[in-house]
Amino acid sequence: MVLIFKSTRVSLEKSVEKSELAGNAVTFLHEEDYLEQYKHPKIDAETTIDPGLRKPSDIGKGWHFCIDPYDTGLRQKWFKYKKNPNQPQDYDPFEGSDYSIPMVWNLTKPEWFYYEGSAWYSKTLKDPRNNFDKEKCDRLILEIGGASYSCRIFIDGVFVGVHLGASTPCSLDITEYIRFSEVSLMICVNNSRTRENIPATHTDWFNYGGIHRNIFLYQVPNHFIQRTIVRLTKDQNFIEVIVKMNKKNKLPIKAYIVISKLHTNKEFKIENGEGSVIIEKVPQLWEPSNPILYKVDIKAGNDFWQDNIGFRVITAKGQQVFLNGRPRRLDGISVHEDDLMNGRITSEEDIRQRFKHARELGAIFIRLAHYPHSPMVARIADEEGLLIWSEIPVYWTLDYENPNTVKDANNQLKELIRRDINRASIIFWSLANETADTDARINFLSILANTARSEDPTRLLTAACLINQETLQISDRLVEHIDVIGVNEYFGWYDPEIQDLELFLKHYKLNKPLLISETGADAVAGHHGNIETLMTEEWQANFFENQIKILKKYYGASGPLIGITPWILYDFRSPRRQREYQNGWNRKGLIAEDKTTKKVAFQVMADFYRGIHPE
Ligand code: GCB
Repeated sequence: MVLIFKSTRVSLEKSVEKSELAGNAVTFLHEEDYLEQYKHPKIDAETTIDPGLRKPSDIGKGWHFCIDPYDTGLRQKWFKYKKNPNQPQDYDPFEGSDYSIPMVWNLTKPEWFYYEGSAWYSKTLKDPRNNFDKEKCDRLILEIGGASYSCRIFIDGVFVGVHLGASTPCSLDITEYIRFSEVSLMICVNNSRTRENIPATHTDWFNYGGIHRNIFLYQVPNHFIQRTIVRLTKDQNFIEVIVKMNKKNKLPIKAYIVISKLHTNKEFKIENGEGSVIIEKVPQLWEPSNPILYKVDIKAGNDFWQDNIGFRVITAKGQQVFLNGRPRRLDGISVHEDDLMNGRITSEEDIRQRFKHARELGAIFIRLAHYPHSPMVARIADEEGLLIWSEIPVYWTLDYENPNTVKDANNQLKELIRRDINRASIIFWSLANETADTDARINFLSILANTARSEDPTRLLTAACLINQETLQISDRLVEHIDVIGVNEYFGWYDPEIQDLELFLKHYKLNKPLLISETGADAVAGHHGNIETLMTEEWQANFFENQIKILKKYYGASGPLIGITPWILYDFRSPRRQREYQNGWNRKGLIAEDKTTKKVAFQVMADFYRGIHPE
């Protein structure tokens, strides 16, 4: 313990405040409320950027990393340490092995597999502006694509802010903090499960910790385009463009938009940090069979922003969903963001492989469960013509009455929408999964519904609602706030009576489209037997056959059942699954955790989507 070194006492007291408790005490040893000072400022949706196709500098290489189970770093202010070989310190940001971001610590060392707590990433950035064209680089934006769950940023010993939420981006203008050509960047990430978090303490997936998405720097001019919205106008005749700058401008700024495929070049004005323009051109609509994207270029003052954007209309009426005015059946599949070797870290290759499997199944629609997936997913879906359900982790039991929890959920929703608003593939925002109907929860979810509608009035809202087990009906006040009713049903698995599925569907009278957002059963790939042996591939295949015999009578674009996303494409890690066959995995995948081995049920669902039904 550091305090026994008399000679170091002086240097320690210089870098760490003395306690007010007594002259012989040092604050960090006695302070239990140390976290209070790191709760603000929050880094939230107000600084979320939509980088479009901006070229970032990837600063993911060469980080020093250590876990910090007792939170000593925040107590002892490790971020204030200067390089000093003569001072005994419990942490040295400048030593240790190199790690690359993205990383999840759980799969980095076997002893960190179940680690939940704080961990530190440290790196010295050498002239961070160096990678850019210095002339044009007025401001630097730091973007961390996803850090589970909280991340606290320290630059040159100064606490910059804290971001909450494991799956949405943390973006911040760090220009003011960069004073020297060498910059010490330290990030404290913490994945402890708490009652206040979203999700809270109990989920059916693995709680990976770490910075699991890219860490980028963007160079931008002083006045830059923070976000844009490019979509069809409300009457769907033309294109509407809204540009939001990082700050208000005193004098109007001239802006231009070019959509070369539409031979459009239009000037407009940015006033008070915002500008908008209507382009009186009718684009070809984006469809799964023809996922056409238009390159949109925007110049505002000295800044330039571009992206590839598809235009389409998604609506619901009665029990139907319409894509570009035509009723649409949503043959789908659910997926988690999980990987045997990489955990939450995903890659373009992994996503394209996932989509290939979805297509082999005959699925055109993907439920991204149960939290925002990598931004690459919707980008690739835009390109490949898949439809997406995108979700925030409002899951099972949350602390619905806690104002901090409401704020956090609302912020995660905003960050997701602001990140992905221009992705044609996303047709639904999902607000919640299997949450029990109480007053506090309905109040909480109605706040989220209002936020989603004001951020994005063009997409449909959904949620996975609960079926009342006694009446076999949906008696959930949430249905008033959403457009498409999702239900997770496990008739024939958790609920043994498969015939109850028939009763549920027969009784479904809501004048809104119904989607089965989950149905499935566990099976271990390669474990064979007869249809009476639990956990065999045959049992699982038989489960889907029994489901299909009923579902097919109600399934079609004309409603009421307009979509199915079986649970789930791949087996995924779940520490709450501890039976011998499960061994820490949820085995409901139609494909095993190797993402290669198809179980028998895969073909059963594939046949169903292609119109071949079991008798
Ligand atoms: C559900 C949950 C999902 C679980 C699944 C299961 O209803 O929404 O997160 O993984 O059931 O396998 O039990």
